[in-house]
Amino acid sequence: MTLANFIAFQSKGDDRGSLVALESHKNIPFEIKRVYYIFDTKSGVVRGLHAHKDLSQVMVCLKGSCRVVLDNGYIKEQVVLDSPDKGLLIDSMMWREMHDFSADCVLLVLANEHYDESDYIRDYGEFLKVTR
Ligand code: T46
Repeated sequence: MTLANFIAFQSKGDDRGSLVALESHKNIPFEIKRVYYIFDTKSGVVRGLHAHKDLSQVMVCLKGSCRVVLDNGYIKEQVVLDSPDKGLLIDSMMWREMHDFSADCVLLVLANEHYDESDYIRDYGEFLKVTR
């Protein structure tokens, strides 16, 4: 079993460069309601450190790289995101942490719901209680 669910995006490359299109219910498996991006992350910073009760997201590292730790309460897995032509699908009830941001990292995130702080589980002990 693997926790890291990757989506390969088709890159429309020609001699001018590359283009990737992200579309709801096509290469993104949900209706996109929110888009945000994380950039200028300071050295040594760890982001995430939470799970969502009911939220699906796709992360795409547009530039640079970062390491993502996924944890379903039983197993942990880590992956490096370093390519704009692959997305990491993260569904509900998955603890996520983002580490080792390169100085130039731009991490794009597509979400199937609007921002809702009450959807976050930010306490790891509570996350384990809910998942086990
Ligand atoms: C996730 C990982 C990958 C908003 O106002 N609207 C938003 O849509 C988001 C995502 C955040 N915020 C505010 C809430 C905080 O005051 O922006 C601030 C930073 O958010 P947070 O500390 O939650 O950022 P990360 O990088 O720890 O986590 C974010 C997402 O919140 C989260 O859903 O899965 O990126």
